[in-house]
Amino acid sequence: MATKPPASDIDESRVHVTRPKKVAVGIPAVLHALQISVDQMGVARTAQTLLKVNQKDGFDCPGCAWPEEDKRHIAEFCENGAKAVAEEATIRRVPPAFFAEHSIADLYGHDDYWLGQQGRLTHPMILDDGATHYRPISWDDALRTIADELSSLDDPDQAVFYTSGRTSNEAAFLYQLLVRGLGTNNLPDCSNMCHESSGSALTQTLGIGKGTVSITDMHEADLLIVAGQNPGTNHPRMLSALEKAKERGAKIIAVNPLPEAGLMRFENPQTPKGMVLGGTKLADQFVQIRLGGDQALFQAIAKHLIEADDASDEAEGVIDRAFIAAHTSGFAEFDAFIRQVPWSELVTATGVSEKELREVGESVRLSKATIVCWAMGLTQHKHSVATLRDVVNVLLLQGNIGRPGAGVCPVRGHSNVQGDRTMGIYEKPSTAFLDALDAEFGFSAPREHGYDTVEAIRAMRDGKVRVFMGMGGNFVSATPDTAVTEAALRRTELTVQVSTKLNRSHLVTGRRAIILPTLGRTDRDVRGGVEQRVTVEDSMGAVHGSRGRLVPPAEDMLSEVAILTRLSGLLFPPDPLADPSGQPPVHNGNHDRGYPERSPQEEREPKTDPPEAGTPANYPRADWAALERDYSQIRLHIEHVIPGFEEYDRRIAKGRTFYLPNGPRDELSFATETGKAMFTVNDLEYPIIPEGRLLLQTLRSHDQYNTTIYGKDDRYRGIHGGRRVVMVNADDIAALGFAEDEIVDLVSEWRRPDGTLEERRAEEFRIVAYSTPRANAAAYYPETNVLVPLDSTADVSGTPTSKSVIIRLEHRDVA
Ligand SMILES: Nc1nc2c(c(=O)[nH]1)N[C@H]1C(S)=C(S)[C@@H](COP(=O)(O)OP(=O)(O)OC[C@H]3O[C@@H](n4cnc5c(=O)[nH]c(N)nc54)[C@H](O)[C@@H]3O)O[C@H]1N2
Ligand SMILES: Nc1nc2c(c(=O)[nH]1)N[C@H]1C(S)=C(S)[C@@H](COP(=O)(O)OP(=O)(O)OC[C@H]3O[C@@H](n4cnc5c(=O)[nH]c(N)nc54)[C@H](O)[C@@H]3O)O[C@H]1N2
Ligand SMILES: [Mo]
Repeated sequence: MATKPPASDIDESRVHVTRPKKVAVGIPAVLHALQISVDQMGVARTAQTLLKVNQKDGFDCPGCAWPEEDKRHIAEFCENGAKAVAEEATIRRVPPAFFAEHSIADLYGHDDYWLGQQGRLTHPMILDDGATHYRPISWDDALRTIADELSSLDDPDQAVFYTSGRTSNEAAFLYQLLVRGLGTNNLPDCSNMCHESSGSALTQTLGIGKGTVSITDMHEADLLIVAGQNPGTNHPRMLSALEKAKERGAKIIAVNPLPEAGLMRFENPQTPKGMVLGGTKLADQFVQIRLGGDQALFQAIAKHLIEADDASDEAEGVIDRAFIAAHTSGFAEFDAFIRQVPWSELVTATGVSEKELREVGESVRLSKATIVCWAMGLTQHKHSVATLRDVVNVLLLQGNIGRPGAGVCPVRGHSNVQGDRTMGIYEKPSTAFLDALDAEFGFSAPREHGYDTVEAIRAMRDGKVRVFMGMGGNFVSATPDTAVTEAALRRTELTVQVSTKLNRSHLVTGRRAIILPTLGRTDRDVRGGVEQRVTVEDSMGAVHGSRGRLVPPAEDMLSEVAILTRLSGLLFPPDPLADPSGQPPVHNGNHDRGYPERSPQEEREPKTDPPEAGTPANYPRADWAALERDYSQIRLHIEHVIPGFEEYDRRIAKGRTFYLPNGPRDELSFATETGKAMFTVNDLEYPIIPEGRLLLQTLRSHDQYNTTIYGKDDRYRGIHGGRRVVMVNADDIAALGFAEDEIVDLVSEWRRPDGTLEERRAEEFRIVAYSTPRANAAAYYPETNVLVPLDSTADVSGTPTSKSVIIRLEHRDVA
């Protein structure tokens, strides 16, 4: 069987470049996916696995958060979903012997591709203080070590608990409960780096931090604007929805600095037309916008609509005044503001002519139902929240919220990142959520906000954090400012990673480190003798079950749920009143904080009210072992705490899906400050690029899943065999005195608010001439994270500005 992992790292000297593709998917995509799957799993397991992806009795694809179509095909997956599945369902293993053979230093020297390709983790491992190698440890000892370290903290805020977005609803719910049970809201997550800007803008203006469209709306739209997103690579199943909309006469506008293949033309491998006839042309208009020019584009659309409304006669006005009067606030201020924004500035900011901007405006004017879809191209800029507020403004002008075929569609990344937030993975939880949690579990959760991702790094850097725990993800590689983040993590006492695969976060550790291997979506999860299912929420607020079918990588592996129930059991005894030892529980080190200790006698006294926050008896009560044996018991708790989950178990039975309530979509109700959808006034911002410099966006290649590198190619962009490339406009290459194919250093220049200039360097990148606006460049993440300054974050949302890094190119041969 061809399942040997690569013996060496990517050889970057072998990069070659071909013409970028104009068509996405088609037969090459299917073949590529099958090749990777067979390499990782062999033929039989490939067939068994891929047929279960996104089926009603199967598992949810761990690839992305795009929803399933109501009518499913036999093979409801895409090339990159298949790659995500293969990556997890691989039969390659990283057993204890692997760690005996490789020291941490040796492993650290390998690239992310090599690390990820070694296979699935199988056994809990510990790195002792001063050790060079991880050694195996039993589950009990590993969990006890973690509980002891947590219990010894002077203050629960000395611990940080990160979550990546693959964690199921059940595990996420238990995780936040454990963290709040300890007494902190330090729950940073990958969302902080991803769609936080969307959440911030939408919560303020529409009263819900999620999208307002369903998959049916996608099909029924008249106009779809896809801005700052590369669905051909990152959400390939979305192309089917775009195709369907197109067949019903919808228009599609792609807004992107790069002409991404998937947006241009699509060959659907699941229809005869796609396979034989060369597919569907998707985008009717491609707006090649400057990086960070989107706020200006949406202001231009609004300006065009308002001007067109002035010019139209009263009866058939462009602007939906009835909707505005009934459902919105702030229109007058917005109207006055937009009128005075000069067209010339909108042209400068977008790099797009007034004529073309007005063409987009005309398409919007003529559309009866408009959806705006976006992803990281709109969320990872300094002014992202303002940009997204202007997206909402445009939609409100024509009443495009809460009507069929219309609305906002932030396309989420990780397959359950939205569900994790619904379950309370959030550093700024609402009081309503905490009140319900308190009532359900008889304790008092902390009210003070916790650290987000960037704040967590700062706190670690400043020595304020002693324990870091990651529930999935790859914190070291995903976060900005790699050197700073690495140093920050190394200052902690203990780092704990719950992971399926080996990654760099296992190699950059606190004084001690623990790896807890865990089951993934594809693995069969038997607890208490019963096969368990978990649930997830997709990008459109639909919740459904997911059940893995594959034999787990090793015998005594634990699911995320089991890890959390056992750890909770150590920290919070199930029923202290019945505890025969009469020992006070080991839980959150409050003893060290000078809170009055309770005697075992007092401990037994019946309690009527939940205890005060910060008192020793203050921890959640639950029958942890029962929750581990039967996940539907966890769902019952969720049902009691979170609105919209009534009859949870029944509504996910037999592969069913249910939609969570969505005020704007369901009933035009808006939980905002004014009780209405809010127009907002946002001063126009766009990046100013100094002379001789480039603005760099850091993005994904076709062969990666965030920090997991599947392969060496970015097929649609025509870049093969390597990743250390920087895509630059051919005219800039010449004007700046460089040559195509030249190997250069990328140096980022960041001016701190106090005026000091900081530089960061990423070495040895190959220049590739590419179609991108002048002064705009692109390179892959995570290699370029060293260039992103920790303090360069989006206003309001705090998201690192990964799509907006000022750099200069530097020749390497000068010395
Ligand atoms: N196969 C695969 N699937 C994935 C992932 C993966 O890594 N691999 N990651 C998952 C995750 S977590 C996420 S968040 C999503 C990410 O999905 P995307 O957001 O599509 O991912 P990126 O590669 O960051 O691409 C950003 C896109 O926005 C464009 N862009 C950049 N800056 C701007 C700008 O200022 N304005 C405009 N209009 N466009 C801009 C870029 O050219 C690019 O097309 O995908 C999810 N799905
Ligand atoms: N420069 C730059 N930086 C970025 C971005 C960018 O566009 N540019 N994008 C940002 C975005 S959008 C995101 S979402 C973050 C992603 O940040 P993360 O979510 O932290 O990173 P991933 O690479 O998705 O995490 C991969 C690891 O998750 C573990 N894993 C996979 N499945 C499971 C599972 O089921 N359970 C558990 N416990 N572990 C699992 C595996 O061990 C794997 O190594 O990166 C952000 N960073
Ligand atoms: Mo993401």
